[in-house]
Amino acid sequence: MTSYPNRQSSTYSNLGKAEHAIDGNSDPEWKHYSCSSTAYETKPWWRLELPGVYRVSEIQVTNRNAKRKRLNSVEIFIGNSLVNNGNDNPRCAIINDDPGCLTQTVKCWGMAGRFINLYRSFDVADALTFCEVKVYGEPAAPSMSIQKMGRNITIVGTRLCWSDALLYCRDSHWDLLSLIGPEDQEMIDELVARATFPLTSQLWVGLRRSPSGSSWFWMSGDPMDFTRWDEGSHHSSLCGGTSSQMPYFPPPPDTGRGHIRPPTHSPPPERERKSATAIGAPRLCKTRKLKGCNARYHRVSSR
Ligand SMILES: [Ca+2]
Repeated sequence: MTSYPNRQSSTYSNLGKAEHAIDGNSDPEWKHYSCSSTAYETKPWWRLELPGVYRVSEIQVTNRNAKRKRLNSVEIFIGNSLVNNGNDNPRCAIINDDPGCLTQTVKCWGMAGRFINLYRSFDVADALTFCEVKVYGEPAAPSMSIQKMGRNITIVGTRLCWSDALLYCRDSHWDLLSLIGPEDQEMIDELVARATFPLTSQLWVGLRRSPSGSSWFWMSGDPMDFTRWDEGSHHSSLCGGTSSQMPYFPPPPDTGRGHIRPPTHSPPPERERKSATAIGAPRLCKTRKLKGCNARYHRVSSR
């Protein structure tokens, strides 16, 4: 994986830009503009930001051919959190300079995350520097994103019950999508039209019905003011989805909320459950706090 955003806690000079560590060039010579380097500081870090959640199998790190001790006690973290700049995520390994080889490989055994951090926690100021990082893995789930007007919406191609989807999106992205305007529905339509992986007929969104009544609400807290429910909707469900079927009916201008509807709540057929298991979704929900949403559909997420 290369050419993805990367950052470091500071930069020593143009010779040591963060992107030099993923430029595809493992040249260990500092003066050849192939190595990254922070300034002299305590607790320096470098971070690679992947375009989605990946299961990382292994990571290769190439040290410089001089100042090699600076790679000692460097920790590698993988996860989805940016708390403490990502340095609080689960740790894959602690590495040290390998006297026998400038490039070393650590196994991460499928740890999942969007952020790969290299971090040295020492209180003694020094530079964090290396010349190439190669990350090997595969997407945790197929996904597609679209960004317009500062809003990013992702559709993820795996199947979970609504409550698991909510937790997944909050952990891996930002939140399960709450549609705050007609442009969100248009973005979903565009994503659905361009999807390169199979979709189920409905997509989970952050729409929830009060267990005690018929009122619906967005998980984001945005006002719930549309009334254009899809004909044939089954209002017995506690969880909301939006159709992935074409063609769509355009929303009337007075509501502007589109074709949102609560999904039918019949259990998926056995064939679909097997399919879900085959692509990694659990057969049972991990969460049981929110009952009544155990059907598995694809989901959309937003941040
Ligand atoms: Ca390099």
